[in-house]
Amino acid sequence: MSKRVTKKMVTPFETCGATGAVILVNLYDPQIPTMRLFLEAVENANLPALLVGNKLDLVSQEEVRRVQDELGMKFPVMSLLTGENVPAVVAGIEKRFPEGSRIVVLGIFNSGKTSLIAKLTGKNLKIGDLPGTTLEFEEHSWNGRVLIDTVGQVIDVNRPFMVGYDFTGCTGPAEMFEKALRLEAEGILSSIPTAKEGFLKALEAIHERLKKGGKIVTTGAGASALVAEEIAGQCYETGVPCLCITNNMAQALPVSFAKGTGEEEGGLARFIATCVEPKDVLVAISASGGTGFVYEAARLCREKGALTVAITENKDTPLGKYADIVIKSNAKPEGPSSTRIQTAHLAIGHALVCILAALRGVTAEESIGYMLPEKIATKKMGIK
Ligand SMILES: Nc1nc2c(ncn2[C@@H]2O[C@H](COP(=O)(O)OP(=O)(O)O)[C@@H](O)[C@H]2O)c(=O)[nH]1
Ligand SMILES: [Mg+2]
Repeated sequence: MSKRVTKKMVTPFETCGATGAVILVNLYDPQIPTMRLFLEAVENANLPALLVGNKLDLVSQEEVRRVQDELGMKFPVMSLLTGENVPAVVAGIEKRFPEGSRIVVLGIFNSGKTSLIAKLTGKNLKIGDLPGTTLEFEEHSWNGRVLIDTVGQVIDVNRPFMVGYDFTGCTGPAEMFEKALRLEAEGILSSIPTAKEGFLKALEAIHERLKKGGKIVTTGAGASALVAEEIAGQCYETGVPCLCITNNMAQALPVSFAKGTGEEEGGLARFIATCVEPKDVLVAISASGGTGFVYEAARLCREKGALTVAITENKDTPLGKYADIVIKSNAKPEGPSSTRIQTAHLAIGHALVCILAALRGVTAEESIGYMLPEKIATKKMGIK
């Protein structure tokens, strides 16, 4: 029996009749604020929960300790890939949840929820590194217990308007306004520690490439396309050569000349890679890290020898994999709409361009020169 849910709206786990929860933490990209949300949710539901760290093969002991410190508790860690410590974790789950238990497996996408269930049950399940591989709550029997696979988001659909912000407790539009702006600001501030190292690395590498005659190409889709456009616009105003190619087909018009090579077929990714020279930098923006043409463009550009920089909330994704440098925001948790992530990415983009301009010694007078309109004599109406 499976309960169909849509990708963007998740049935609260209470409705699956769970009697216990295993919460998986992706040690490689722990997303602490979201994990706190999961912990809070199971506590509110009075659900006995077991926290388990996965992807131990990708991190150092020191990082494991840091994640445990940030979450304020020690918990078992394992690697489902190498099998390290898996038997001990399985024994722990059996001990904690007696026969007859209905165990819901929670965690962000890519933390290994479906992999764990496949390991326990021996079933061949759909596992993948793209957000949205599992799209329904699925039940699997294991050892006299039921394991419930979930979608990698916890959204309480009983709360009013969780799509953008949680306005619970706000008495009216005035309080909602203040809360919205504070949440946007928090998304920027909580991205400082996660983005800093990648940002500084990217800044230095981009500065070097620009000095050697390279340019920046930005890309993204949807709201991330707007971030890509904003970065390119700011670059123009500070004299940095920057092209922007997004899934806005006006920018990618030549792609439509090659019939049948639309976005899904990778035409857009190939077009971007054609415009990027080995000395250039691709700045690829994707909140999810799973936008097809964006990560494919990064893969192709890297293959050519260009530097690839990702701005994303999720580094354990195809985009994270194909980026030489990841600038990771930390603007979640929130509903499925990603206003806070976009705001954080805009702030990161602004910082990147403004610091680049400072490093390049752009003076106030020069920047005025880049911005001022210049009148160019042109033919008079009607005279050919
Ligand atoms: N490196 C590594 N990868 C893992 C591990 N466990 C799972 N994966 C990979 O992580 C990705 C997401 O796994 P999946 O089970 O679909 O995650 P879910 O979204 O939480 O259900 C897949 O590519 C898995 O092969 C692990 O311990 N180490
Ligand atoms: Mg899954």
